[in-house]
Amino acid sequence: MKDFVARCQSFTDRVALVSEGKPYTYAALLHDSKYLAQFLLGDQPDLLEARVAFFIPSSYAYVQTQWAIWRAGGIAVPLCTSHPLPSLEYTIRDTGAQLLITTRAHEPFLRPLTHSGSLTIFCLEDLPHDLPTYPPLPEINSDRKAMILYTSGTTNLPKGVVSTHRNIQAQIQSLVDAWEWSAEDHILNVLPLHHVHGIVNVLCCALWSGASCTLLPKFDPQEVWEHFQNDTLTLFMAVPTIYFKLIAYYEQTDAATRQILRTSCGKFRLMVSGSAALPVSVLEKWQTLSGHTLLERYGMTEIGMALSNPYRGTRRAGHVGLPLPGIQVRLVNEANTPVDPGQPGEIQVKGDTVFEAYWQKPEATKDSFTEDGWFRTGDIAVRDEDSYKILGRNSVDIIKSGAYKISALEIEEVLRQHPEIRECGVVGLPDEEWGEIIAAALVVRQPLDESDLKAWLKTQMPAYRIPRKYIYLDDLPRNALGKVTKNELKGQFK
Ligand code: MLC
Ligand code: AMP
Repeated sequence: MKDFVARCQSFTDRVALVSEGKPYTYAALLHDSKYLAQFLLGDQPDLLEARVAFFIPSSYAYVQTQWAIWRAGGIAVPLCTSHPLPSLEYTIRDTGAQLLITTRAHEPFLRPLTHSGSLTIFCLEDLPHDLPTYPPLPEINSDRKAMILYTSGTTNLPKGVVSTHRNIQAQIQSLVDAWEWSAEDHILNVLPLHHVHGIVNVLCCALWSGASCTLLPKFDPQEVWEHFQNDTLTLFMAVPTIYFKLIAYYEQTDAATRQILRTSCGKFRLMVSGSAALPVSVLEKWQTLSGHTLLERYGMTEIGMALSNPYRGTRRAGHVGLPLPGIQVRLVNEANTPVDPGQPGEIQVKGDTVFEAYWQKPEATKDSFTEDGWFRTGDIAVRDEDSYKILGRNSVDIIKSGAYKISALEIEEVLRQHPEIRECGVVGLPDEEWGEIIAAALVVRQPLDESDLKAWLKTQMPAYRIPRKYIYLDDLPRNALGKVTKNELKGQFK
């Protein structure tokens, strides 16, 4: 954090962020985050890695809060602003956060979280104009924990990925070098700010470089196209579903508008896609429309970004390129031995970008590393002609839909709590728009009303985890050991 702050001090007059149409300079961000950090400290010299949760839409207030937590020595726990209460409660309980920062508009929704008695909610509007003391900010060693992001896996509940300041800095530095970020850049962020793609690749890289970042609270294709026309943007980074939706919007406009939209893409120096496989059809349509060959890269919450097509040089469709600067990548077989060239294997990663641990899960942390310190991603790839190609995952229970990582087991666990559902199996079905569509096979006690079921699920889990397709079976397909055979189940959806 010390390096981050020092860098920003050389950009003070430049615009760091544009939020709700208003520009904020680096000087303002430094001042306002320091003030909030001093308030958070009160009479303590250092928050000493206390977990501080915050529920703030993508905006200047979000960044001010994130920086204040870091500068006061806390661990930032960004919450997803579209999650229902049970998901938020899980994160608060799991991290043991005792403070939740939000705004007055969201406080009534969040208030039930305080009923357990251990959580206090603070609304930013209640920040006093004067503080009783203005304590010096603590020195934050780069090995200290900085952030916990939640990610789904092959267990039924999401795990907290703990990254240190050193990890985040290494993740930023690698991308800044590879994609040639500079203070002249201006990026539009439409991604949620509780995942590494929006937080590190967009927001942190922009602030590290002295560039400007325009924050939109939510993705909306029309608004994005308007910003493309009106802003002085140089960079755009998004997930494949977003490019799909931008193309769909473009295709329903008239010829004159299309010409304007196409022209608006000319000012960008780079457009990036990642977090899920980019369909070649989307890459090609975007190329025809915008003149840009999307740069596809591969990453993961636990490791930041690992592989990238070149900024300069040929970008290969359906491929994710080579290791980014400072990152070691290898492919291994099931015996954990590096594979021969051209053979598929699991991607393993080593380097300063790799996270410290799963929050309070020493066993899961240990299992996710090899004895010699390589992180096992669970993704299968092959290296051909000097570029890696992702082939899939080694677990059928991990679904990527809209670039959100979703555990089939987590959804099954919730479905089983419904009184009319006796048994269920959840799978991901390939889909050009969403990457995968979540589908559920249900064995029910009596016929269910699907819209009632969806409305109930919405109170239990984030909307993007709700199955979109349902089939009803007398029983689920199982192997000799009684385990549901997911690949067979997939075949039962037409
Ligand atoms: C939403 N809808 C879906 C859906 N999600 N339908 C099918 N499958 C899904 N997964 C439906 C909603 O129910 C709604 O339908 C309609 O689509 C609009 O919902 P929305 O929430 O407003 O959707 P939208 O804003 O369009 O969201 C799409 C999106 C979002 C792509 C912008 O999913 C998103 O922000 N994804 C990015 C996630 C991310 O940042 N991942 C990075 C993880 S980090 P109706 O009928 O109600 O209108 C990582 C590491 C790395 O992966 O490498 O970067
Ligand atoms: P998350 O856990 O949400 O950070 O998601 C990380 C996962 O997204 C990786 O393990 C991959 O499975 C997937 N992923 C990220 N980028 C790509 C890509 N370019 N192509 C295919 N899969 C990707």
